[in-house]
Amino acid sequence: MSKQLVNAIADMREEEALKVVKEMVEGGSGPMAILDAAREALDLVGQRYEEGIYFLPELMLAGEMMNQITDIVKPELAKLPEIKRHGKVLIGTVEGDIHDIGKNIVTFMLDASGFDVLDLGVDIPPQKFVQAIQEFQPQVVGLSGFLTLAFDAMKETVEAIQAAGLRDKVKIMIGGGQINEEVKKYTGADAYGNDAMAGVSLAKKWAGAK
Ligand code: B12
Repeated sequence: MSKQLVNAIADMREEEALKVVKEMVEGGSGPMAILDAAREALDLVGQRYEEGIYFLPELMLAGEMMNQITDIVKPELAKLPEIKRHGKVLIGTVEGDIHDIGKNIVTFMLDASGFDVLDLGVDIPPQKFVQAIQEFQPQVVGLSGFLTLAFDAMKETVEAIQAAGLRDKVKIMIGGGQINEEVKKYTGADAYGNDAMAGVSLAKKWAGAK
């Protein structure tokens, strides 16, 4: 069934995709299996966009489908065991980038895992992160970005946090489609995460949660 979901999303069959998601939820497929399949499909959409088979409207429809799927799956994620308040995480998509589907999943998973999360939204300038750190006083800052352009914005954000004298007060994690160890080094972040659960593990480690 997850293969059917991957194909339905990748081939832009919105109605079928949502129907399959609902059937998977009813059939007891875990929320993570559904989100993994959806992500695999979005990778295919991305490839087809790169190859010139798809254009911006398809990217937009894929994003819309993903948001609807996340809405269906959210109540299921909330049923996962947990809930003990661990600490505070500030998160946002960096300046120049408006991709937020992945960030929203990370935010939701952090919240469901017991963190107080302040989500600043998308296209957030470095100074806005700095101001929010001063006011919200998180232990962890999460920077999300999908564009290669976002690497510079992440670097500038880490530098602005440093310049404000706040670098040793927070741990910084980054994530998004193309992030790897090299990008981590370039930006000056403390770690990167490939998926939402990696973000939760990092935040737990840094906030001293068991
Ligand atoms: C949907 C989509 C869009 C939607 C976004 C809708 C939205 N609300 O987010 C729209 C249509 C708006 C869009 C716009 C554009 N897009 Co776009 N988009 C995509 C697409 C198809 C899927 C992205 C996605 O949501 N994936 C699913 C989520 C769940 O995955 P994820 O983000 O990776 O999230 C997980 C992890 O990364 C991680 N994570 C995410 N954030 C964080 C943060 C932390 C701290 C941690 C620890 C972990 C973490 O956890 C998440 C959950 O497990 C990708 C292709 C692809 N390969 O995926 C292209 C893609 C990212 N887009 C691309 C491009 C080029 C654009 C545009 C420039 C197109 C244009 N010509 O206008 C614009 C950019 C506008 C801007 N300034 O940002 C390129 C980027 C190329 C590059 N190297 O920079 C891609 C790769 C497509 C391609 N192959 O060319 N896009």
